Amino acid sequence: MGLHQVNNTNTNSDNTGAAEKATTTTTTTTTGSTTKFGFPDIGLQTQLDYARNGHSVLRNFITDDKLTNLRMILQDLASDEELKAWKQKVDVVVGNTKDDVVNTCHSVEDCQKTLQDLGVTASLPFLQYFNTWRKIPAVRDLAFALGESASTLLDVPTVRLYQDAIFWKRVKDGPTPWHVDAKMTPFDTSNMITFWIPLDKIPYPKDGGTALIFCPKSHVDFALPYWNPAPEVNNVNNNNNNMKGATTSSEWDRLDERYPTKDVNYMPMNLGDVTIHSGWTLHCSNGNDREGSHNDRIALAISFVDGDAEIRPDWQIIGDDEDRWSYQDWCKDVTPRTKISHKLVPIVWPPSLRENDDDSNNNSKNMV
Ligand SMILES: O=C(O)CCC(=O)C(=O)O
Repeated sequence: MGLHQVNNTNTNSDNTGAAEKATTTTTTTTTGSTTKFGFPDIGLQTQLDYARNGHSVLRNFITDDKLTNLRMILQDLASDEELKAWKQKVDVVVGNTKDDVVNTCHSVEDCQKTLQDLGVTASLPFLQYFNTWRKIPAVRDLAFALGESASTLLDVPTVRLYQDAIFWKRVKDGPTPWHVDAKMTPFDTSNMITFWIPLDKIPYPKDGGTALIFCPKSHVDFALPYWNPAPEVNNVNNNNNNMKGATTSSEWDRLDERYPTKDVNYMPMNLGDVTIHSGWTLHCSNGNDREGSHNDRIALAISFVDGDAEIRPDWQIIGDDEDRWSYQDWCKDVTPRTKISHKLVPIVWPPSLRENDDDSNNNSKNMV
């Protein structure tokens, strides 16, 4: 997308009010294998910031010992599943009609060679691992515990867990391009939120920080996609090219002029700080230019949608299918434009509507 990457000059904007900070305490207890998170309430200032700008930060939201532990568990999982993550990258490049190309990749090296043959020579932005909550109880507990905060921020009474993803930005990985998340989902909803939880401290951008950078208010720019359907979003040609005065350049190529407000980030971030963004907020992150094998940046992003959100009938043909591996299993079981009831996309808020909250529900499909 057209906004320029900003490496050292991002505004460091922390919108959390002092009064709100004063009440920010997190309690975490562990009972057996179940981790109980007690998060602070989401204050009015944060709700306002999120609604207005499409993003905000929750400082000191999760206790850091829980995250240190989680990092170790997720790191092990990621090592075990590295080949799958590489295959997903190949799949994104070849598209969903050529599964046979992915199936010829039997090692990380095969995937790298295939990507090269397909012309992908730039550094990848990250390796991505979907839906760890289905395997790791601590992630599941965290995701379910975040349901109430998601409900407050989305301002909807019921919330569904959509997915989680580990974003592993290795040393020398490139920038994450500007994008919006909601166009990678099968849903027809404006109500989607992601909690982006770094599992490492993140320094200032000038010191190599790679937390998310946001484009304020882009989530409410209804006019941009309405008047300027992006060909790559809709998989169709933009007929405007036939109109008098129209050019082949697109509004999507000059987003930096459309959004003159400076990009916003919340770096540095401590372990326990979390950023939140709407599914329709433009965001990106810098490349990981740090040196040394211990400087990979790992973040866990947990995304929720309105509990009433329905899936679109055209989810297999329209939209960006980069996250297809995350949702295609359950989507095939769900009738579009109907209320969803599926174990892989559970209601997490309110607790009274949780259908799949314990192992006693044996009617649902297996998790993985
Ligand atoms: O971590 C990154 O660089 C990308 C993450 C992201 O785009 C997201 O969580 O929506």
